[in-house]
Order: sequence, then structure tokens, then C-alpha cells
Amino acid sequence: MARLDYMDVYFSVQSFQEEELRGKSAIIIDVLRAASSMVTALSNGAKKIIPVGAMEDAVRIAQTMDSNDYLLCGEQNGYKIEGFHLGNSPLEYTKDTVTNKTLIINTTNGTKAIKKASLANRLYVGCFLNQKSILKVLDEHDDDVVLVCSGWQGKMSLEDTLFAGSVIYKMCKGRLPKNTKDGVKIAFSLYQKYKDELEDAINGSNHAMRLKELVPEGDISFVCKVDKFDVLPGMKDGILVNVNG
Ligand code: 3SL
Repeated sequence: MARLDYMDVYFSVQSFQEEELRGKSAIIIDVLRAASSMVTALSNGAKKIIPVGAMEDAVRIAQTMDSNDYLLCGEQNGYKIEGFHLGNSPLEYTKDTVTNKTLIINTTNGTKAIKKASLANRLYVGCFLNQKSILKVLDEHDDDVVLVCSGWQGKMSLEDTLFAGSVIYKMCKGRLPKNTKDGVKIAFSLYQKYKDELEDAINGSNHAMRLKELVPEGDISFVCKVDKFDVLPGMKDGILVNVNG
């Protein structure tokens, strides 16, 4: 089982250096909305996900593939990217649309966090939708773990910190040992405060407020559903696949 005293929480993509993750396990968190879209896509039959750090990389990779096999996905500042097949709403990633497809995804913070964490020994993607899978994999490993919140352009975000806190809270059954890192204490305390009003809290977050102007109604309540999907996106050679079962 992962040890809480070996665990840390990073609060944005810009809050860590690549080297800090070398040899560790990383859980990349982006509740709104990249992680939630990836988890939904894999659950709905997407074959694999190639996360990229820039739009040009997505287009370059697509050019090497058969056009029937892939979908270009993602957002720029919340908006669907012109010429791409899908935006970043988890509700777009339906069975009809994604079954057997390779998704090439570029987002503002989430895919950048994944790319920056590439020195991690193991990398998984987590959000409320697949919380149980994240807890299960943490139970199976005993190495150093970092919960990496994608945040928003270098700032911390309430929803990602709440998910990190929920994982910590569940691992210690609500009783945090004293010898944990500050990041762990902060995330735990935030979740402890809001755990009974999760959706309300996330609705009032800066990111949700910003998205309300741009995205389909329903995205925010969807990402607040806990354990909707039994999938675990795990990284293998730069590609995310469902490593659950
Ligand atoms: O930052 C990201 O990676 C996105 O998930 C942000 S958005 O919710 O699609 O705007």
C-alpha cells in the first residue's frame, strides 16, 4: 500500500520540475475536464489516447495515421480547436463516437501535466469518475506517489485539489497521520471541509465559473459523479490505455 508519509501533492503543472518525478508514481488529476474526458472515452471503448503538449504535435501524429483510426481532440482556453473532431467535454466522448478510435488529445493544462510527468515510473490519470480505480492501484504499490493537480495556467484549482484530498482522505479513513507533507495536509483539509457538498463547491470554483460561459450544460455535474467508471488510464510508451483488468 502507498504510504501517506511518502506521498506529496503538486498543485499545478508549473509547481514542479520534471526530475522531481523520476522513479515515482504519478497520478495526474484534471477534474475539469481532461482527465474526466479521458476516463469517459476509455470507458466508452476508445482504444488508446495519445496526449500531446501542443496542437502541432497532434496534427503531426495524425498525419502518420489512417484517417479512419483517429480523432483529434481537445481545447484551447476551453474552446474546441478549429478543425479538430472533438472538444474537451466528457459528454462528447460517447460509445458511438469513440469506440475503437485512437484519440490524440491536446488541452491547456491536463495533457501538459501528463507530458511533464513523463519521468515517473508509473503514470495514471484520475478524477472523481474513476476514484475507486485510483485507490485500488495505490493499494497495490508501495513506492513514492505524487498526486499531480493540473490546475489552471500555473494556479492551483479547487476541483483538482479536492480530488487529491478525497484520495488521501479515503486512504487514511479520515484520520491523517501527523508526519505527512504540507501538500497532503492541505488537500486533505480542503476535502474534509467540502466532502458533503462536493458538487456545490466545484460549481463555485473559478474554473467552473469560467467554463459556464463556454461549455455544454451538464459537464460540471457529470465530472462530480464519483466512481461512475471502472477504468484506469495508465501510461505505456507515451500512450494511455485502460490498464484495469
Ligand atoms: O486545462 C485543461 O487541460 C482542460 O481540461 C481545461 S477545460 O476544462 O477544457 O477548459
